[in-house]
Amino acid sequence: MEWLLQFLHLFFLASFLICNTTIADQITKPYVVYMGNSSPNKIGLDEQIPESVHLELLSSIIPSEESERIELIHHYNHAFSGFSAMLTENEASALSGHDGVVSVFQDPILELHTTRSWDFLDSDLGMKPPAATTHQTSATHDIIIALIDTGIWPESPSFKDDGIGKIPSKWKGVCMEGHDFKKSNCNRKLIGARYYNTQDTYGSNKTHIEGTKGSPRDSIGHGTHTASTAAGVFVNNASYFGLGKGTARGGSPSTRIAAYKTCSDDGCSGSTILKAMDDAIKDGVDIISISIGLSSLMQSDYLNDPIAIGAFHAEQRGVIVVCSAGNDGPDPYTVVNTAPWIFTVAASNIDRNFQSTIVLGNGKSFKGTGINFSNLTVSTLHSIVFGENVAAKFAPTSEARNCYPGSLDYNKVAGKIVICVDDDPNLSRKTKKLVLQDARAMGMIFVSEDNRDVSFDAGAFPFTEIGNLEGHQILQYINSTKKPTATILPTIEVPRYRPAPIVASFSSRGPSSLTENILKPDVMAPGVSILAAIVPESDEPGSVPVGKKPSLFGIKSGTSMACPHVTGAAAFIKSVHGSWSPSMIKSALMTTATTYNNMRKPVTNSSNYISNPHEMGVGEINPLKALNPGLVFETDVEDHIRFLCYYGYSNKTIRSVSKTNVTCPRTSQDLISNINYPSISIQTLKRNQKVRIITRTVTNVGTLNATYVAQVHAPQGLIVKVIPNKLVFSASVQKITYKVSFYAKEAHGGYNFGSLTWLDGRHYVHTVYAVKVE
Ligand SMILES: *[C@@H]1O[C@H](CO)[C@@H](O)[C@H](O)[C@H]1NC(C)=O
Ligand SMILES: *[C@@H]1O[C@H](CO)[C@@H](O)[C@H](O)[C@H]1NC(C)=O
Ligand SMILES: *[C@@H]1O[C@H](CO)[C@@H](O)[C@H](O)[C@H]1NC(C)=O
Ligand SMILES: *[C@@H]1O[C@H](CO)[C@@H](O)[C@H](O)[C@H]1NC(C)=O
Ligand SMILES: *[C@@H]1O[C@H](CO)[C@@H](O)[C@H](O)[C@H]1NC(C)=O
Ligand SMILES: *[C@@H]1O[C@H](CO)[C@@H](O)[C@H](O)[C@H]1NC(C)=O
Ligand SMILES: *[C@@H]1O[C@H](CO)[C@@H](O)[C@H](O)[C@H]1NC(C)=O
Ligand SMILES: *[C@@H]1O[C@H](CO)[C@@H](O)[C@H](O)[C@H]1NC(C)=O
Ligand SMILES: *[C@@H]1O[C@H](CO)[C@@H](O)[C@H](O)[C@H]1NC(C)=O
Ligand SMILES: CC(=O)N[C@H]1CO[C@H](CO)[C@@H](O)[C@@H]1O
Repeated sequence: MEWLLQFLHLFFLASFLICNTTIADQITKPYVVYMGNSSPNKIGLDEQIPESVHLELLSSIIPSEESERIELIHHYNHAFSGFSAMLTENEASALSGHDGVVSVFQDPILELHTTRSWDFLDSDLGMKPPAATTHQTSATHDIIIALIDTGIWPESPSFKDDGIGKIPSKWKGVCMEGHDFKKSNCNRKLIGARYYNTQDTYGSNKTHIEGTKGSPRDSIGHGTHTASTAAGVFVNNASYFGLGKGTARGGSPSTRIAAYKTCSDDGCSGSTILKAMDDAIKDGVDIISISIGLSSLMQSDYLNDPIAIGAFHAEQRGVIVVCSAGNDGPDPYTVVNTAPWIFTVAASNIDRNFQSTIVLGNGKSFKGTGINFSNLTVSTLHSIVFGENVAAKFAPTSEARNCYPGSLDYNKVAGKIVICVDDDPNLSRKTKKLVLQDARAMGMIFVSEDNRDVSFDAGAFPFTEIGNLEGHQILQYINSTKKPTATILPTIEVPRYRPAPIVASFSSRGPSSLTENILKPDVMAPGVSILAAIVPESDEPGSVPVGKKPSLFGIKSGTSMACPHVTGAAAFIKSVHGSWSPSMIKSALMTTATTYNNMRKPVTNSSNYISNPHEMGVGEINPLKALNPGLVFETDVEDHIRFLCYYGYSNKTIRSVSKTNVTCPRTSQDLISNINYPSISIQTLKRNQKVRIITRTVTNVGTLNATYVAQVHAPQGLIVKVIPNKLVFSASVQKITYKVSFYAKEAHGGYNFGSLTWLDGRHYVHTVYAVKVE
């Protein structure tokens, strides 16, 4: 019997496999077929690879009776080669074996990095704006930045072109027209706009997200917000219904903007982002800003990640790529966009906070956070109830205390202020607010320790968020009296809020899950409650206070908002130092970043602990200092190719990527730490190991004759030495290599963090290290 069962088992297994293959044979899905560098020489962007080459490749694997499927969705033919197309699983795997094909992967859906579920709010940077234009070195280079995002709302005052000179000749892009977008919507500020239509290719089958609806126009507001943060012009008296009032302006107001609309309400297709990057490089932009990423759970490797692929070729052609780190914090290993050729940005708060105070019937008051346009006043108190005590019939109290949809008795809620707790991370603040708004509650008090650092925008609905301690006190008050009452006062702005910056709780954390030998994120920039231009139309009820016109500016939070601050800062530096490479600009912004807050104390995270480089990278950017960094760490394409070798890709793959005859040296993940990065990360340092030596090379970009000495900060037990510990630069010596040794015999286990700073009396070239001791 035994053998029969086994036979049957095998038989079923086999038939299952056969079935599976047939299904895999029939279902087509969008795939990206990436074929590496477009041409061995670095110029030749116009030397396009004709579509026919890729169609020929496709027809070699698609059966001739299905020839109508021989069609490209996107064709990559400028900075790199490849295409996207509808393929079956078998066709995809057949293609991946082809010569010259680097990788074939299913077109991923990427997410916009505004805070989870669009739930939070943002503000204007209260930190020193990147371009303090009054005392800057005069900008001499005309910089173009590409925003790969949700498009643009061109009527925003942030994109006016008064006083801006004619468009530089290096611009080769276009201003695409759409049903609601005309050529005249572009100007000398907003010089280009593209959108990508893909729905035709997919027909009616919703196997893929829709295209960008026939126009570069932004209907979501994300792209307008990020573009105006990076490069909006000065707008006086900007505010969000009176909040955050001041002059709105981007990091570098003279910078040109080109908008590439790749995202719709459903997210962003990876193949379209890749196309936009290929176009942007060809169009002649200097910087690409991407506030988008794969989910931190979906990262596979660099050559299956559209942003990593596009950024590799952009960097190779001198185009800086700045990306958001993601909003999946505060858990470790959540940072995305971590390739060493990407500039990865974490988010911090700024020196401004929004408070909405609760006043109870007994006169006690509690400061909560939140933004509301409440019309409640302290002279009228309202009944206050706990969700748990006003549950609907049959609804579990565990749901009612969380204000689940359907869990509350609307009759008992109407006209009252309701307290909701946060036991279930799956239910957003926004959903709870909508439940209470629907029930005609008077307002909402949300009790949660999470995201208190990020003010939620409840529009005209009275809302405030408090911690568990305050929540408990209010519940005690409710227990103590027959008729508990309260009010939620309108939001006030707390300027010069201290401390700032603080690492935002949502900001994704390192180390990188792909390699821990590069420290990520790189830097931190303002990303909480950022005021910038939005689309002044909203379908959401109660988002505009009664009797007010929709606001031209809005407050948003996310690493999405932090990224364009760094884009703006990079544009500012590039406008002064036109010949600096992407790695020099990145290095300048990294080694001059600050790890101190506005109370002259070390920067903390939102639970008040001194923050580490896996939370904030090397610190908060300081664009003015970055203009004059003294020394820089340079990396070039060869470094990045070596990185691919050390990471473990085959010689064949790397040759396809680079289209050069490279041969990898001996490969080891450990060698990644030796890439000339402006920070140092070592994934494993054994206690019983001899010293581990890392080398770095600095280039002097300051005065010709300069002498720097090293200053090392190391945690107890970790011995860190620098050889030599003095660097003498002169007209003939502009680059110097030094070694840093780490010895961990007495160090504590896990990550050890410290710094090495080079000082010449005028510059602080601050570098950070992270070393995991085992
Ligand atoms: C699209 O869906 C139809 C049925 O709705 C199906 O017959 C067809 O094969 C699908 N096409 C693709 C490309 O998946
Ligand atoms: C500034 O804007 C407010 C409305 O937000 C308006 O009432 C006021 O007149 C404006 N001030 C100036 C100087 O434009
Ligand atoms: C507040 O405004 C709402 C409309 O948004 C109105 O229905 C309500 O009566 C007002 N409440 C008070 C106390 O004025
Ligand atoms: C949240 O959702 C996930 C997945 O849907 C589920 O596994 C988890 O149990 C939920 N958490 C709670 C507290 O309900
Ligand atoms: C309020 O009273 C209820 C019922 O008596 C009790 O379960 C609850 O713990 C009390 N809450 C507080 C915060 O004292
Ligand atoms: C802040 O840092 C401490 C110590 O590293 C850590 O335990 C805590 O979880 C961090 N909090 C947040 C919100 O990241
Ligand atoms: C690449 O080729 C060289 C020389 O043949 C070899 O030493 C190296 O291990 C190869 N690298 C990989 C990743 O196969
Ligand atoms: C590539 O390099 C290897 C060794 O470096 C050499 O033997 C080979 O001839 C080269 N091939 C080409 C096409 O240049
Ligand atoms: C640098 O030092 C050399 C030798 O001491 C001297 O000749 C030269 O003038 C100095 N250059 C500058 C710019 O100070
Ligand atoms: C932040 C904010 O705009 N708060 C407003 C809340 O509503 C009251 C009354 O409408 C306003 O006076 C506040 O300015």
